[in-house]
Amino acid sequence: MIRGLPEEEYFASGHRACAGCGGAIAIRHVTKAAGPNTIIVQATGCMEVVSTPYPETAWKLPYIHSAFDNNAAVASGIEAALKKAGKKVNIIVFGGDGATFDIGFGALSGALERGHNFLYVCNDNDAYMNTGIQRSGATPKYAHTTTSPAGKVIPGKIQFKKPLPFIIASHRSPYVATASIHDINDLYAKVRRGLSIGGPCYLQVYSPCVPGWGYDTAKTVEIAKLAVETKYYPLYEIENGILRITHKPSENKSIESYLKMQARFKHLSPEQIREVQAAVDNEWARLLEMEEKKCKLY
Ligand SMILES: Cc1ncc(C[n+]2csc(CCOP(=O)(O)OP(=O)(O)O)c2C)c(N)n1
Ligand code: SF4
Ligand SMILES: [Mg+2]
Repeated sequence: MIRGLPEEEYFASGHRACAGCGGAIAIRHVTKAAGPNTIIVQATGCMEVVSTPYPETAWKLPYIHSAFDNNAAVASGIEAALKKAGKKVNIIVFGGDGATFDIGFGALSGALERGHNFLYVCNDNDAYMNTGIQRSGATPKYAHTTTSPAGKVIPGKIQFKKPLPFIIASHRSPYVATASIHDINDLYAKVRRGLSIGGPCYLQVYSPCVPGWGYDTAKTVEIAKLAVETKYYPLYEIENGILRITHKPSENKSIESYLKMQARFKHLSPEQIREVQAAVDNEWARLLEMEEKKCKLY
């Protein structure tokens, strides 16, 4: 159930995202949570390409398109100028996982260290989708992409996903969180928290991609939910260095149900599925321990 969302839309319908695009659902609700007093900075990627084909735009907010490499630097400049002018405006920086985990990471790291006041939202769809599904630092182990093709040479991507939320929290970011497009109330609350706390905050939203993951258009929300319920994509927030898990699934759902829904994992052997399950269980146990012991990330 979605409770009490504003009716106002800031990301208009009619953009050119694929039917069932998780990223479009994320942006629609992040901007609803932010409201009209907001400036958007966005790197290149699917969500920029589908929303700004000249001379059209889907954005009903002030918007600047930046390059991958300077997304957070552009936001830093805007924030510094507004501060000098004595204006209080929300700054939301959108980037895909390729823009955030890889190409724009240097600029993001610098902005975090300088302590600019913005909310960086990463639309995490596990690969460089706009250019044809290439692997990124966010792509999970064993996922088939065009640059980690599952076959005789490799079984899909051979490395694990980069633990970016923890890397960002270690920069002394006051608020870091993960969210998923299936739980809009939680996403909404995390955007509000990230905008209110002050300083460079980070929200990573799991946003399924229909052609990139290989599933039926109607299944986007179901897949996002299953990612969380199987603990494949844990939802948590790290406030001032202390982690809190924001959703603890009541059932122990096996990872197989999630993997089997997507073409990118269809080549996995029973042994590889067991290995993924073990990695998921280990990570969950690690998060529970961190939460219980109130471990400080900085
Ligand atoms: C510096 C730079 N390198 C490469 C590109 C080409 N390019 C455009 S969109 C894109 C994919 C973006 O992937 P991601 O950030 O994950 O966003 P997605 O499309 O998956 O939402 C790439 C590689 C570019 N525009 N600029
Ligand atoms: S390719 Fe994926 S991320 Fe891009 S618009 Fe389509 S569903 Fe969305
Ligand atoms: Mg991507």
